[in-house]
Amino acid sequence: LVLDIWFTEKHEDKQGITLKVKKTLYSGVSEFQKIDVIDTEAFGRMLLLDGLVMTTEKDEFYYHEMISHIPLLTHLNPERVLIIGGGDGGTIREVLRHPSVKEIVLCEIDEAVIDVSRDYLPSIACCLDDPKVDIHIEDAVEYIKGQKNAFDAVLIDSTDPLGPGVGLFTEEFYTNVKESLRENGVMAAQTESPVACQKEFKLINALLNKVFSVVKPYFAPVPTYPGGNWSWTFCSQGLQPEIRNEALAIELEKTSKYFNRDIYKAVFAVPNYVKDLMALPKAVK
Ligand code: AG3
Repeated sequence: LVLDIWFTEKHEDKQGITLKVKKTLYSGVSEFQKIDVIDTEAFGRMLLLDGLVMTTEKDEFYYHEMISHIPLLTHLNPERVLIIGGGDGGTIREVLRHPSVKEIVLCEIDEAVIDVSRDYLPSIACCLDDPKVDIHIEDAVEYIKGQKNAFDAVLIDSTDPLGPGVGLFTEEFYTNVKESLRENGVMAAQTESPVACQKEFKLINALLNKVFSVVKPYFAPVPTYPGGNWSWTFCSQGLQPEIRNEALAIELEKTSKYFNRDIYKAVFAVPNYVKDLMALPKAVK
């Protein structure tokens, strides 16, 4: 008997991403959520939290390159970086490619995500033990309150605005993130799909606009996320997103799977339907 097993992440009971399953490698329940690792035919191993796709071996590069290189190349000399969430380690791996970075603090609420990633996703979790990495197991909503003028970049690598992640999508939290930034600090957050999660995308952008003076969403594919097209948002108190370290951008371009200097510019292009969502003007005469 050959079983034909498929996994679907259902989105609002209207659409789904479906992948053929080879084998379930891990299933467990932590203090915060259900954690699964499934081996899939098309995308390799996949990490699920509460049944939502967090990352897969084959398409994680889009997400992790975008959340790291876009904000960090905007900063001239990022030394201290805070990653919120990100227990799988993919963002750490990409941030470590920036030689100016001396210390990365990972603030992850659920230690089990880190342990499971270490055991099942070695290509993503590879750098969790790097000497530059300082892991805090704590709710970032609390952690950030004590951090003033402490980081050159804050990267919010969270799950959806549901369950343990809700507190990471509030005006108060974003204000604390802003205060945790040093002068010329930059922030980037994952901000949901402009295709499948329009309500959330709009809401998060509106909140960010209340707190930061520069708020620029950017877009890339993530084939295994709802809608297939994802967004992150770059925020600062004045720095516009542009490459400030050209030599490093060239280095990163040589070995990245998605990132290059043309992509850096292209990702900030806002499609017209998204301009409508954000109530931005289209063609100006
Ligand atoms: N964070 C997950 C983004 C949200 C995906 N949402 C979904 N599948 N409904 C990425 C974790 C990778 N470090």
